[in-house]
Amino acid sequence: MDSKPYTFDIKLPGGIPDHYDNHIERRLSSMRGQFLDQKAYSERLAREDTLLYEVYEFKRPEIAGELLHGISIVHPGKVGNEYYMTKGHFHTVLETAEVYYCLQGQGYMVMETPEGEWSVEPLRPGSVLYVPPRWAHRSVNTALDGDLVTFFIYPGDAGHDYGTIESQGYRKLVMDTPAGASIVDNPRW
Ligand code: S6P
Ligand code: ZN
Repeated sequence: MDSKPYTFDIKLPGGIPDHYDNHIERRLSSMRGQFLDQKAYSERLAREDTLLYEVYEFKRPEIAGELLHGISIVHPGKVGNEYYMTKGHFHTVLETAEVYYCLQGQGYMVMETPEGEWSVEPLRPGSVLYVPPRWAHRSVNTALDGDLVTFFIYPGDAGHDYGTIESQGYRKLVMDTPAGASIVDNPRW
């Protein structure tokens, strides 16, 4: 692979880079079992397979020493009272970290470790979030009127473990309540 230095521009507002290698779209159908309100999920899916978030990636070798990077865009909306969010994952190599830089929008990163610690950190334009090794991470868009745009960077050999989150979810959820966006215990955990 070409190992020459390169630059790219991220167009704001919007967040779509002026070039990229992969464009991933994640729709409602790929989030089965993740939203708390299963009835709202099924009813929505019967109507449309909504686009929840998109990722623009730069292709680099998935090996130690490389840094994988790209843009994540979570669209605004809710399923029931739960905001649109990413699937979330542990890194397969658990001892690998990640950095997120929030470019646009408003939301949270919901995180937890296999040992049961949890943390929910706010994301707003200019926020830099360090996700330490061992912490699963999921971004949540709490603004109902715009995208949550983040730039991410993580080790090339990290890999993604989606299965653990798919099977048991996160300990904490971010819900729209009369008091605003609130962090609540996941009753199914
Ligand atoms: C990868 C990094 C992000 C996410 C993206 C989508 O380690 O954390 O690129 O892949 O935000 O989330 P997910 O959970 O569907 O991969
Ligand atoms: Zn990650």
